[in-house]
Amino acid sequence: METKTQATHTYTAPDYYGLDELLSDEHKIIRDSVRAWINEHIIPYINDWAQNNQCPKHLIPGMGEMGLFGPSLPEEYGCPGLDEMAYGLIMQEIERADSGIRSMCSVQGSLVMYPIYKYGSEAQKQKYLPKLATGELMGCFGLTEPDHGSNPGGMTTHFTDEGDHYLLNGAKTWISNSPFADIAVVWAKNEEGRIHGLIVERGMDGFSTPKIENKWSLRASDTGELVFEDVKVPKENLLPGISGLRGPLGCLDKARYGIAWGAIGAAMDCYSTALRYAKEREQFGQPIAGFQLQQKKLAEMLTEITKMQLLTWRLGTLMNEGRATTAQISLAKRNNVATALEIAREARQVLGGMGITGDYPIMRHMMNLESVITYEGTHDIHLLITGYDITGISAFRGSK
Ligand code: TGC
Ligand code: FAD
Repeated sequence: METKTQATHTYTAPDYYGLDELLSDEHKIIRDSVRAWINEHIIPYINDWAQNNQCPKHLIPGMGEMGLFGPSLPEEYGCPGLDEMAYGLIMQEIERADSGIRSMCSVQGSLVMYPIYKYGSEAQKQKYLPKLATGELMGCFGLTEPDHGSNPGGMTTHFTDEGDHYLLNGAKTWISNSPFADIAVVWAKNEEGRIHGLIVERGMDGFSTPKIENKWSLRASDTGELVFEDVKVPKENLLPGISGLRGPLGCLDKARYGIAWGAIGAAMDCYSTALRYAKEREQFGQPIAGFQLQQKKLAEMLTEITKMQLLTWRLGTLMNEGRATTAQISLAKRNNVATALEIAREARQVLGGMGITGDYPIMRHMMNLESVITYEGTHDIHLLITGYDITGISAFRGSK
């Protein structure tokens, strides 16, 4: 579990335009303390965990102590009560280590704690949020189904009112954290076909969470299914504050915002690794950093990272003011993940053959980002969200 298989180096984050000056002292302290924690507890071991397809669940209590679960939710429920900029910076630092670890945290905070906070009853908030904040309880978010991914509104998972409880049937797939989660926030239709959120607890009869094996991506994150066979869900487990697709989609805004920041972390790590390697590696009697073709790659990576940072800083400001729109969040998620993936591909080439090994983080980031570009709305779906916003015409259903 504690094998160090990835070299650690002093890390200098790229900040070409002095964006640190736009952050408050508190933001910088939070970011730097998370960075130090990640450097100590994750970076040296992550290659080993990913190679062995092992989710580092032993880190959960420490993550809770560091405030990585639901950082921007209020202190009255045991959460750190930080602003959205701090939340973004935390996601950036976690994903600098690994997208799968960031997944574990963003699902817990944005997709489990946030809906309970936003749509839950006071009793639900008191019961679940403090324990989710410490990691004593872990959660997952069930929206995607085998036949309904980009189109969650078509879901068939459903529940009936049986008087003193609900009876839940159906299945969800591709669910981060499901194999070990204590609770699942599940989106399902009632008899009228209206979508509601239900809190399903591990141990309820008829509820199982098979693990999805054989992934080439997010190997340090557990992914699974949620299967419901006549599960009796107590009535007090229905989230009373929302119905309709607006419920799950509202949570996705929050998580997609975190991903836009997270992607910068992965991109920074790829760029920093490639820059260091290019200065050290010599061919034809000189460091490869002296060749124009390699400089072009490095200069373009830094240009793109700087653009991502500016975009996300502004989005963070809008989030803090409660003014960020779904479409603005979509644009940032789409842009930053695709850009980070492109940076990972370029950075891997700078390392030549060494780029495909686990001695360096780049190939792992690249494989991880292939999931990140698909989950929380695919690259195509986010383009259509932007298209809808600027034209007023929805193209999701094509000509059908
Ligand atoms: P549409 O008719 O556009 O909307 C239905 C209702 O929802 C409202 N709405 C939103 N509300 C809040 N926030 C948003 N972002 C919203 N977007 C839409 C909308 O106003 C409407 O409300 P109402 O009251 O009028 O009914 O819905 P549609 O069926 O046409 O679908 C639109 C589309 C395609 C954009 C949407 O379904 C979508 O985003 N699809 C992508 C699915 C997705 O992102 N799934 C993610 C699953 S979770 C996940 O991947 C976690 S990975 C976690 C990790 O490991 O990090
Ligand atoms: P599909 O919807 O079948 O799409 C396939 C292709 O068709 C894509 O390229 C897509 O862009 C394209 N396409 C679809 N519709 C359109 C259209 N209208 N116009 C143009 N192109 C279109 N889900 C959860 O609920 N909870 C989780 O915790 C979670 N974690 C995940 C973890 C991992 C590792 C992965 C890979 C996925 C996870 N997901 C989760 C599911 C994820 O959100 C879905 O994979 C994603 O929404 C896409 O759905 P799909 O895979 O069914 O692809």
